[in-house]
Amino acid sequence: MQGKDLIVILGDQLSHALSALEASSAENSVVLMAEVAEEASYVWHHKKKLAFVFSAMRHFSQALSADGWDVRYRRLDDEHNCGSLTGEVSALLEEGGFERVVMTEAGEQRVSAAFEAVSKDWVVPLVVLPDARFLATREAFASWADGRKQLRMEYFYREMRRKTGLLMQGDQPEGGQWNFDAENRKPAKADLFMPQPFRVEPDAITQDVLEMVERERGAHFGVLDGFWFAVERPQALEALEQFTREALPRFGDYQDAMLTGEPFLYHSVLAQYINIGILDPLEVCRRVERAYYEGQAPLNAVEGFIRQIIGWREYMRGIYWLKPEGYTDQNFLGARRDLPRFYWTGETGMACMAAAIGQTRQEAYAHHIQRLMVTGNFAMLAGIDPKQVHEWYLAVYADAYEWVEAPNVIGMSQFADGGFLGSKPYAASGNYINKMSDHCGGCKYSVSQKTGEGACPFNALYWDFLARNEGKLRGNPRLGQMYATWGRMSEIKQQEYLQSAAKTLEEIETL
Ligand code: FAD
Ligand code: DLZ
Repeated sequence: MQGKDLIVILGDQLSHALSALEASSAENSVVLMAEVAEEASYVWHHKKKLAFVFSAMRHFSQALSADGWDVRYRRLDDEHNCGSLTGEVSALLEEGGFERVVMTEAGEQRVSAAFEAVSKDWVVPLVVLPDARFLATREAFASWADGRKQLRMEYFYREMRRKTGLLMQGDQPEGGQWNFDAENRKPAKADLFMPQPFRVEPDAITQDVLEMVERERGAHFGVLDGFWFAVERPQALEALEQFTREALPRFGDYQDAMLTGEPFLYHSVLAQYINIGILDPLEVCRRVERAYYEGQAPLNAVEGFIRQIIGWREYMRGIYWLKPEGYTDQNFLGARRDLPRFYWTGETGMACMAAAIGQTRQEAYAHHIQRLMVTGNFAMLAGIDPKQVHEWYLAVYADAYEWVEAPNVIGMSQFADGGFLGSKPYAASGNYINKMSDHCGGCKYSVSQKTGEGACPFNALYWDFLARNEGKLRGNPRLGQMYATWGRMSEIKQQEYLQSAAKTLEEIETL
C-alpha cells in the first residue's frame, strides 16, 4: 500500500492555495501544524504578534479540517510538545505510514536550514516547493540581478508591473509615468474623519490564545490588552475592503506623514495579514487597482500602494535570498553601540521616538516612516550595532519575518550592507521630522536649536554621523551636497556639532 504525504504548514503559510497543499490531496495526506517554543522565542516577539500567529494558525487548521484535511495540530502548552518544528515532524514520522514530507519553502533561512539538516536523518524524502505567493521566484530574482552593476528597486518594479499588467495600458504605465512618489510627501493634519483599520472582537479561540500567551510568554515585549487583529481570511478581506474604501484615497498624499495620537493614518495595516498568508499580495493589488478604475482613489495613491507590494516587498525578499550567508551580520559602518533601553520601554523625552515606540508596544505596529526615519534613523545616527537593531525590529512588529525585516533594517534603514540594497543612507536631522510630523511642538527638545543643552538630539547626531563615516560615505554621489555643506562650515561650528553629539551619546540612556 502507498504511504501518505506528511504536509508541514508553517505559521506564516496560512493559505488554502499553498503549493504544499496543492501538491497533495486531503485523502492522501496528514497535515502537521505546530506551535513551538523555538519559533516563539528566537527573538523576544511582541505578545500581540504571538497571539496573532497562534490564533490565525488555529483558525486555519479548523478551516482545513472543515474542508476534509486530516490535520494534526500541536498547541504550545501541550505536554508532549517537542519544542521545534523539525522535532514535531520527526515525532510524527515515527508513527510510520508516510512516503514523503512535503512543504512550501520556509520564508526564513534559519528555518530552511534546520529542515535541510534534520531531514537527512528521515527515512522519507523532504520535498520543498516554491512559494507561489510571490511574483518572482528566488531564481527569477537572482537571474534579474545577475550581471547588474547596481540593483535598484525601481527597475525591478517596472518588470513586475509588466509581468502582472497592474496599472498598464499595453506596454505603457497608466498615466504615462511609472512612479508618482514626488506627489506623496505631504504632511498631514488631524482630521475628525481619520480612518481606522478594521477591528475584530476576539472570539473564543483568540481568547484562549490570549490567556495562553500571557501564561506562557508573559515576560515578552509589548501589551496584550486590546487585541483586535483579524485572525482568519474573511475578516482580513473585510479589513482590505475598509482600507480601500476609507484610507486608500489619501494613502499616497500622506504616506510619509506622522501625527501624534494617530498610529495608522492612511496606511493599510495589512502587512501582517499578507505575510502570514490570509491575504494574497496580488489579490490585494488587484482590489486596489479596481478602486482606481472605478474612480474611488487617485492614481498617485494606487500606484504608490501597488509599488510597495509588487516592488518593495518582492525586492526585499529577492535581496534576502540573494545573500543567504550572513546577511544579518553585515556592519559596513562598524557601528558598535548597544541599543538604548528606551527602545523597549518608550521612556524618552524625544517625542517622535516616544510616539513610535509607545505605539509599537501597544499595537505591534508603526508605519514605514516611523520605522525608517524615526527609530531607524536614530539608531543609525547614534551608531547602534545593526544586529541589535535587526533583532529589535524582528521582535516588535506583528508583520516581522526575517526575509522582509532584515533587508529593510540591515539594508534600507541602517546602510549596514554598504549600499547593496539602496543607494544612500536614510539619514536626517530633526528638520525632516518637524516637516513631516507634529511631534516637535510638544517635545522636550527644541528642533530649531542645533547644539547644546536642550537641542534636538537628531541635529548634532546627523552631522556627527556624516563626519564619523566620512571615509566610507564621502564618495556617495547622493551625499555630495551634504558633505559640501559640512565642508563650508567653520571649524568652530563643526566642533560644536561634534561635541554636542559626543555629549548626547554619553548620555544616550537618559535622553
Ligand atoms: P502600508 O504603508 O499600507 O503599505 C502597503 C503594503 O506594502 C504593506 O502592507 C507591505 O506589504 C508593503 N510594504 C510597504 N513598504 C514595504 C517595504 N519597505 N518592504 C516590504 N514591504 C513593504 N514590512 C514587513 O512586512 N515586515 C517587517 O518586518 C518590516 N520591517 C521594516 C523595518 C524597517 C526598518 C522599515 C523601514 C520597514 C519595514 N517594513 C516591514 C516595511 C514597512 O514599513 C511595512 O511593510 C509597513 O509599515 C506595514 O504597514 P502597512 O501594512 O500599514 O503598510
Ligand atoms: C512567527 C512564528 C511564531 C511566533 N510561532 C510559530 C510557531 O509556533 N509555529 C510555526 O509553524 N510558525 C511560527 N511562526 C512563524 C515562523 O517563525 C515562520 O514560519 C518562519 O519564520 C519561516 O518564515
